[in-house]
Amino acid sequence: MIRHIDTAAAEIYEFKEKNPQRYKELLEVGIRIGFGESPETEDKAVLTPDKVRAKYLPKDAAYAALTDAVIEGEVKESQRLTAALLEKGEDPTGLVVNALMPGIQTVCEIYDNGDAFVPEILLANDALVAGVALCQERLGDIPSAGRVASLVIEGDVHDIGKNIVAAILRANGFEVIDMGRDVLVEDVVDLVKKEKIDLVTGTSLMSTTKEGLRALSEELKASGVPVACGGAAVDDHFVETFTNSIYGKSPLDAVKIAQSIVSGKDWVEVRKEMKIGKGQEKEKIKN
Ligand code: B12
Repeated sequence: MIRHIDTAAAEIYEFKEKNPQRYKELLEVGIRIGFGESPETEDKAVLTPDKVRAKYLPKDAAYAALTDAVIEGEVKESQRLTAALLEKGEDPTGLVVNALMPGIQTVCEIYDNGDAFVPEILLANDALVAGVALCQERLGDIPSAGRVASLVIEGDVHDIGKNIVAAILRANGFEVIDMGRDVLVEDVVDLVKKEKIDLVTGTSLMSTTKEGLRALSEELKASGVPVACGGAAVDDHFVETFTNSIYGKSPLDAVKIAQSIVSGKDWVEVRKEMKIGKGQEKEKIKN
């Protein structure tokens, strides 16, 4: 339908006059789409903090106590419980994925719903990091499975997810050069020139920074080092709009990608492989 701009504007004003509440709602949805959110999330019910906690809390009581220590931001308790579980012979990677991570996910979602404040996230992050450090210590020095550089892209300070990805890669034998957050593309290019790097992992949490992953992947193309892209601002549709990149959703996806790259596959093959894996997961859920 082609309309003159004046006609369209007049219709919008008329709609605003007749139905101001709906006009406000639609405007908000438009702004959210502009920020890269999906309109499908429009009617997503906001859960109470208790419901969010119940959603992520592990069934096992000992794991749940550790998750709670992270939620409460209790560093000492997180260390004590992690140490006790490791002493009992629990798998360090399993502890990170199934006990420590659900804690930070809970706090982040509660914060996102407006029921927690920044200091609570930062304390929970400290409790998470304390537990993860003990898990890494337990794994000790294992022969390097490959070298990965991990970073959060320029303009973005959200590094909680990147830290988890780095920890899980290390737990799986990869040597990780953690470049931190708000990292410039040229700094990564320099590092890749100087060091032997098999894979770069890039994280973006904001629609305003995700384009940095495109620039990073394309700048690194000539070096032959691909970029695994992740973080809540990106999905496979976005990552597939540029080359030399593979989308991953979870830290374990980062491990799968790194293992495939180190085994000699190129980014095109690994991207395909990850898509097939994702399809199979969907099938499993359906059955
Ligand atoms: C915590 C948080 C903060 C903290 C960050 C602390 C820190 N050190 O990271 C603080 C309070 C500092 C913060 C600041 C801001 N924030 Co903030 N923040 C969040 C929040 C609540 C949680 C993010 C998080 O840590 N999630 C948990 C982690 C574990 O998840 P994750 O990072 O996605 O990582 C997981 C996966 O994605 C994956 N993964 C991650 N990286 C990679 C990489 C690879 C290769 C792979 C395979 C997988 C993978 O593994 C991880 C573990 O499962 C989100 C909302 C939300 N619920 O997501 C908003 C959110 C990201 N923030 C937002 C905004 C706007 C901001 C601010 C601009 C606010 C402001 N006006 O100042 C500033 C940003 C400043 C900047 N320049 O970056 C918006 C972004 C909107 C958008 N779409 O662009 C969000 C979505 C909130 C919202 N709904 O509006 N924020």
